[in-house]
Amino acid sequence: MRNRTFAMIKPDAVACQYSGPIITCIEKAGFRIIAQKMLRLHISDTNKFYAIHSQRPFFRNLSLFMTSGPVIALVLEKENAVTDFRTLIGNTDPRIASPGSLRKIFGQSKTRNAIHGSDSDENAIKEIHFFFSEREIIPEPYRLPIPETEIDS
Ligand code: IDP
Ligand code: MG
Repeated sequence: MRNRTFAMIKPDAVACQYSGPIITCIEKAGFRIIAQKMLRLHISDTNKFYAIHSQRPFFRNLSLFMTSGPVIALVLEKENAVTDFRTLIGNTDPRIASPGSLRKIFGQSKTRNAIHGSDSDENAIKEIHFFFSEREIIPEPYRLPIPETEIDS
């Protein structure tokens, strides 16, 4: 079934100017970008977004990292978007992520792992709505309004 997932290019990857190459990989893997924005998270955002990890020892570092610079939030559409995107990004730890996965290529450490992807359809819906309003999501199909020949003539 064609469905949606939420992705976020994290501050490490944005700072290293990896967002272009990462988005190229995402599109080459067959995902359509149906919403996109750059923003800087506030600590209140990370407290909510990563609430499930609030008692974990890495939570403070994760919050500091995720608020340290801009992120790029994306809504992606594809057949089996959630599962296929988790495969594309690879393991949480770039050291053990599969060769060719985004975290292997662009990640630096278990915290600075370049990209987030939703882990279930249910969480994808929650995460998409955390970042985007309905009118910021532009579903396919995208069509050019008039034939190019008419523009040229
Ligand atoms: P996921 O992003 O692969 O779903 P989660 O376990 O949901 O991994 O953790 C959320 C984020 O928290 C990770 O992407 C990573 O940035 C950070 N993180 C997770 N586990 C650790 C850890 O053991 N040490 C440091 N950071 C971690
Ligand atoms: Mg997770």
